[in-house]
Amino acid sequence: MSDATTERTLIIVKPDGVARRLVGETIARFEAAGFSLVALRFATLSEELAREFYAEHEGKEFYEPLIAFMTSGPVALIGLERENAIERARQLCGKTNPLDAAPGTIRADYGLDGRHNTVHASDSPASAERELALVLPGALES
Ligand code: 3AN
Repeated sequence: MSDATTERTLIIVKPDGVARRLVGETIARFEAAGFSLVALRFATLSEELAREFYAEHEGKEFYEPLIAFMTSGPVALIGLERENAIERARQLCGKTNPLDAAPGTIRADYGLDGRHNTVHASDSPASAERELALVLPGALES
């Protein structure tokens, strides 16, 4: 059943998380927090797709290293649904820099630094729609 506040969001387990076998742990945390899986894909992002995905950061000093990192190995692309999914998922992930992330968040527990921070979570309804359409086509309709 859907209601007005049910949302879908995109979580990515980044290459550092996949390499450290944190995909299952990440999904388990979201399922335990009441999220339902709506789409799932394992892939290595092409450079073209990574550049489009992170287009808003083009020109920033961390952009090129970010693209290199995000295309360096496979990622898990996870579509999730729940009430207020976007805000709740950001809370579970914690702040960008793991040193600033609240205790118990995924980034506080597993993030290595501001770039290798284990997970991505969409930051707004517009971002979630754009990102899901880019990497999990069909996830908005299923
Ligand atoms: P978030 O993923 O927390 O919303 P954004 O959207 O500001 O953060 O940045 C996108 C990604 O770019 C981050 N997840 C991180 O991997 C990388 N990034 C952001 N800021 C930095 C930084 N100061 N140094 C290195 N990488 C960064």
